[in-house]
Amino acid sequence: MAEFVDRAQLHARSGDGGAGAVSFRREAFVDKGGPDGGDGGDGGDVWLVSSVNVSSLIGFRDQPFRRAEDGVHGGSKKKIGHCGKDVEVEVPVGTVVRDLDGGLMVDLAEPNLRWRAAEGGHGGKGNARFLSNSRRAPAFAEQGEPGEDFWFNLELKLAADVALVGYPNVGKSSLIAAISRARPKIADYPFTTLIPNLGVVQVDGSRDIVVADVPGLIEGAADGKGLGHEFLRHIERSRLLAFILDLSGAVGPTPLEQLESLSHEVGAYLPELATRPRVIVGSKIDLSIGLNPDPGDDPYEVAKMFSEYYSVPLDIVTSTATRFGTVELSKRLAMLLAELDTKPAPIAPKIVLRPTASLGFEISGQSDGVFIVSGREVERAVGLSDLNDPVAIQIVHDRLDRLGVYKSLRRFGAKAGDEVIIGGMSFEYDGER
Ligand SMILES: Nc1nc2c(ncn2[C@@H]2O[C@H](COP(=O)(O)OP(=O)(O)OP(=O)(O)O)[C@@H](O)[C@H]2O)c(=O)[nH]1
Ligand SMILES: [Mg+2]
Repeated sequence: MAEFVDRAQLHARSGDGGAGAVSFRREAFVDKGGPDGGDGGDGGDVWLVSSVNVSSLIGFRDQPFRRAEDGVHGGSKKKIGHCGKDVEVEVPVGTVVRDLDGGLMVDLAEPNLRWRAAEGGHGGKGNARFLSNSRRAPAFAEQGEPGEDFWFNLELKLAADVALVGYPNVGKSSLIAAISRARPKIADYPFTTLIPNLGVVQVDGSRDIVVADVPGLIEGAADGKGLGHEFLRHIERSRLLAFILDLSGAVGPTPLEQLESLSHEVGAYLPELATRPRVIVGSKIDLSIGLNPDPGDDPYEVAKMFSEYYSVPLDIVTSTATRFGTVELSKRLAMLLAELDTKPAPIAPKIVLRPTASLGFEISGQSDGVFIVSGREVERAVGLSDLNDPVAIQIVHDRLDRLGVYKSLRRFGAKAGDEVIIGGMSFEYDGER
């Protein structure tokens, strides 16, 4: 089985837009024909897509970079450059995407959700687009807009139907091995399971059930003790919690103490987990108070007896040593899930739209008399191929004016003669606009 990695970083880089072309038609007997430079193509986007085909984030540990293709430059004869191809990055269902400051970007909680992590740069317009009555031979074109690039933190929260929750060493992994084909490590010491195991349980007449065996919880887990919240988050999305209480007496706390402490820990981690539907399973019944049930006994009836004995509400009892109650447990889980399937998911997918960087601009002062204007839109406005061309410069100033840059500069206290830097362009403010 592939290594389970549930945290990783991703660097998404969209494609640059292609540049518009500067070109003139060649005609017989005409020195310079009309402008015919075509537009550049848009750069490709980077998309994240939640897929059931991927089960861990390990691919990002090895190689965090995902890059989309650049747009192709425009050509002569109004030839439009091809757009760069998008890249679709598959991530496991349940992947939560955050920026490096921890801000939630998107929660890909369901299969086949798509989220654009980086948008490709727009292609530049060719000089043919700058033709006008007053401008017969524009000798400049727009540059392509650069792509975006971001780092993200990816965090996987397993999306199992049922989470097995219990103290260390109570037999969670043994149970998952008994009811599914999963073969997790089983051993007689606490914290054998260090990463969650998933098993698929098949029950006649119902859909496949995904069960997660979560590393042992202890008192204080919600505060970070033991393996702490690192694994509690894998419980969040499960519609059903199976609390496994050890009845062998070898664990230390009594079954009731185990139940109280588990309830407390999951509730302290996330209050809504306190009301999540649950099944309470008594494990290792073969080791319990010397009373080994007959294979023919009804595990629910036996559970009632033990419930009274331990003063704890057990739904069912099991033994993975004798297999007592394990088939019935699978059926019970399937039945409860069939009921829950008719209800809305406990945690709905959240999509937070990243504020687009292209809206608005920022002005910062570098030193006296120097103003730096930054932002996608303004940088695009000055992205013309020839900034010595007087017509091109006129167009740039008109664009900046329309974006409100001069108005803001005035408000910022810019005076005639001050220097303004935008992208690769620097010019003297004339104080008038
Ligand atoms: N007799 C008996 N032993 C069991 C039963 N279930 C589990 N065990 C034993 O209990 C020990 C712990 O079992 P695991 O399945 O590894 O327990 P766990 O809850 O996954 O433990 P951690 O991963 O360490 O939290 C192993 O030695 C198992 O063989 C049972 O029903 N009867
Ligand atoms: Mg285990």
